[in-house]
Amino acid sequence: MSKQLILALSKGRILEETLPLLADAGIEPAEDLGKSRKLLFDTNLDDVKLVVIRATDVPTYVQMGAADLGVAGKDVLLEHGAEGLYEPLDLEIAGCRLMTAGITGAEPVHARRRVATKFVNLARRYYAEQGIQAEVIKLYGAMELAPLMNLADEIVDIVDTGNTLRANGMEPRELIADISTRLVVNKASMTMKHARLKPLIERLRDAVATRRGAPVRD
Ligand code: PRT
Ligand code: MG
Repeated sequence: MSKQLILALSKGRILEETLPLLADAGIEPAEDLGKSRKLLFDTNLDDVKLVVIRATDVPTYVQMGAADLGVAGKDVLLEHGAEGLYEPLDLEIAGCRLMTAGITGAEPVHARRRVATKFVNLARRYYAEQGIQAEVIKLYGAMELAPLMNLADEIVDIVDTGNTLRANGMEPRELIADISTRLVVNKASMTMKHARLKPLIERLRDAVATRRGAPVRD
């Protein structure tokens, strides 16, 4: 097994919040990630490299051991299944809620409720748990459009302020899960590279605790 530790970061809004947290934990990319087209970066630590990839690919990289650690939204982890991953730390960034939503005041028109989402596995599981018959329709973006276009009775999507829903005449309904960004670790790496991983995880844990204002363990 290589001596390097590879940390897979979710690009997009999670990346923006991850970089300051990594800096607090003493991990800094050797160059400006925003200004580069590269995907693999050295850091100030000799044995730590970063890869910046699609959020939805992070669990796969870590599960397969192509990366030792990863940073991913709990929504993405729930959808992926994240088998073979440890989730040792809530990074407490990019907080939001995973919810069902629909047109304000509207009742479902289909006996078997039509649900549009990019979180198909998660949605199927949720409606089954609720004992609601649902036909889950996979979309890749702009879920809010689906009920307006009569494609679906309901959506399952991320809600933060609720402004996006309101702007489209929709209302949040049921809370499925509170979401934040998690650190995940490959199980084999956790065993084989424990001596190198442990201090890294603890530095991140301390950085999170410091931000929260909680006393840092000694
Ligand atoms: O582009 P790609 O398809 O790869 O992914 P993406 O666009 O979903 O990624 P990105 O960069 O938006 O980051 C998504 C991750 O950030 C999610 O997996 C969550 O863990 C986290 N996160 C936190 C959010 C939000 N907050 C959020 N508000 N992801 C998405 N949103 C979107 C939501 O989909 C909706 O369109 O913001 C809108 C709702 O916001 P409000 O404030 O209007 O309610
Ligand atoms: Mg996006």
